[in-house]
Amino acid sequence: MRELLKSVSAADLMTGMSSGKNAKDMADYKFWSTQPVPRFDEKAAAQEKPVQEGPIKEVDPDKWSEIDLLDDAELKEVQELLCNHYVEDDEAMFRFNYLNETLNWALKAPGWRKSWHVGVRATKSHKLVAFISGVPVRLNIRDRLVNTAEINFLCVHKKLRSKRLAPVLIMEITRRCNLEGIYQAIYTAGVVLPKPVASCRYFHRALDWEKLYNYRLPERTVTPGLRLMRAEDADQVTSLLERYMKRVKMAQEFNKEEVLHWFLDKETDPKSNKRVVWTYVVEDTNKKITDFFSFYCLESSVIHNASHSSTIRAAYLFYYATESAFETQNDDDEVLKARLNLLKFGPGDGQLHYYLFNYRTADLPSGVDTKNQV
Ligand code: MYA
Repeated sequence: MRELLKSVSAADLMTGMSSGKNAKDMADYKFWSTQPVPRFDEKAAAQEKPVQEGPIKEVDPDKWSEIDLLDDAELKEVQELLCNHYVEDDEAMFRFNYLNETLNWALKAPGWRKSWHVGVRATKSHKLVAFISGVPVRLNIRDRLVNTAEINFLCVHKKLRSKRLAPVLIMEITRRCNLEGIYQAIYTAGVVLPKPVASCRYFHRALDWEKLYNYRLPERTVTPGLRLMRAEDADQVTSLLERYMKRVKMAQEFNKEEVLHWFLDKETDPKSNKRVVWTYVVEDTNKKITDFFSFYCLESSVIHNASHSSTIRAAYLFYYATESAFETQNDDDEVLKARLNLLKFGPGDGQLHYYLFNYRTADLPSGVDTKNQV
């Protein structure tokens, strides 16, 4: 052993030229040349100056920040980041403005984990400058049930754009999902990425808009048995939704706890501006729930336009299911489009693409768009 050590001099080790069979030029170590380890070619410095002892690269422990959404101050930081930097339309006229209540609803779904609420903070100011999140979702894809993370709210501060921070966030959330044994994910985006499994167009309908008062709806509904969903409806709604969702090739699976979370807004009055989700059921005379539909409210700020009110509130069609007499006999695209037309919905120019991560399946029929906005 001593012989072997003697035959490899310190100088040899520094140049890497004859330090054993496996040594290569530093540049040929494609991976190791990027890592914080001493280099073979640090020769001159090592001979002239004493070695500077200690870490090679200062890793900033503050860079990653798990966001505690139970802490109102941290929730506010996420809300403010998104309010100023999240998704805008192509003309930069509107930007989504998620309220705290909506973030709590979207990010604290049953099974949520703090470790999947990931922020990046500026080194000195500790200001939150980027965010990405995941919540667990059981996803039926054709005949398989896949445990996934639904990734959402990827956001980078406008001043830090185009610096490849988004890939770093995506890799970090992937690592954190893998740590919990989750290897697949679902996400949506307005941009085209490799490669959508389905794509949908938004349909819009203006309401409560003075200029378009002809679009006003009647004061009363005509469907007998239509009422707001209550907690005691959860069992029936869960099984109705499960049966209805068998019709589609890819859908989230909901248990009762998830139905209560996603469809019932226990805390907020139905007429309150802070309310997130509304669910209506149709109950027949035998107390059977034959239909339900739900929608959530999402505000957008009007950007750079002093003459308009600063926010627009829109309702987004969420989940629905029907087994009643007016159940659609014919679900094909043309019938659905005609119906939307009749109800004064029009196609918008925005599309939403659906993606799966680390899962291959044949393209899903998109049908008519599932995201309808009023
Ligand atoms: S969708 C909402 C996305 N957020 C916004 O649109 C808010 C406003 N925009 C921004 O904050 C930034 O522009 C973002 C990009 C953060 C979007 N999804 O850092 P960069 C690729 C995925 O230099 P920036 C939502 O939240 C782009 O193609 N990738 O760019 C779901 C390029 O890659 P490549 C995107 O503009 C998110 C690279 O990033 C998106 O500063 C699902 C450039 O990086 C996008 N929306 O920042 C995430 N936009 O070179 C994926 C751009 O290849 C999750 N890029 O073209 C995957 C599953 C992970 C978990 C797996 C678990 C197992």
